[in-house]
Amino acid sequence: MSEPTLILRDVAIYKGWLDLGEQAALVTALRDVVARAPLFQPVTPTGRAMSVRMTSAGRYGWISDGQRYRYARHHPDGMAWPPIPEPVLAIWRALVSETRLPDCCLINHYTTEARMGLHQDRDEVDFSWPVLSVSLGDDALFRIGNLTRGGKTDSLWLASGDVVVMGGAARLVYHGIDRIRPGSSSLLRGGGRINLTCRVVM
Ligand code: MD6
Ligand code: FE
Repeated sequence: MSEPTLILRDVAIYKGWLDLGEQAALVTALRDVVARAPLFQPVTPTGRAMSVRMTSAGRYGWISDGQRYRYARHHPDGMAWPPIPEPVLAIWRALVSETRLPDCCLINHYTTEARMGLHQDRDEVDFSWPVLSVSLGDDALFRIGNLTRGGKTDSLWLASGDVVVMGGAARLVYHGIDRIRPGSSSLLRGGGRINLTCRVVM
């Protein structure tokens, strides 16, 4: 396993893990996923539309059913989720495990106005595996807090090709995206940002 570029609040950050060619290949694979399982805009349990659009690949996908968030075997439109693209699994194999692969790869699309409030990733059953995240496209200001709401936080900019592994003591830490830096990457035509998060669900 490789050494992270930095560890911030027990979160491991691998700057520039993917080169430009690898990022472009990933985007191509993701276009295929999105063509089969279209991006949708989840509604929070309090009834507001999230600013981020999402879809998933894998055995399970992450959805909001209007009451709560949960993992489901099918897209809201009824289709099964496409398989997780091989180049995504390759990152997981290199940084997490060659034997246990993720059940879900959640795909988040941010326009330049989108953001994501501080949250924990805790809809999974098994917290012994980390969440692995990949950033593509425009830079994003990532904030990392604590195991409970509130308190001091630290922020850093995530760039296209950066990979974050949130496991162990950091698995349930609060985190979010404060803002996107428009025009900071030319990877995605039309700009914006894609974030992938791979999870073991059950
Ligand atoms: C994002 N990421 O980077 C949002 N969750 O757009 C996450 O919410 C996240 O980066 C769990 C682990 C790593 C993450
Ligand atoms: Fe998260």
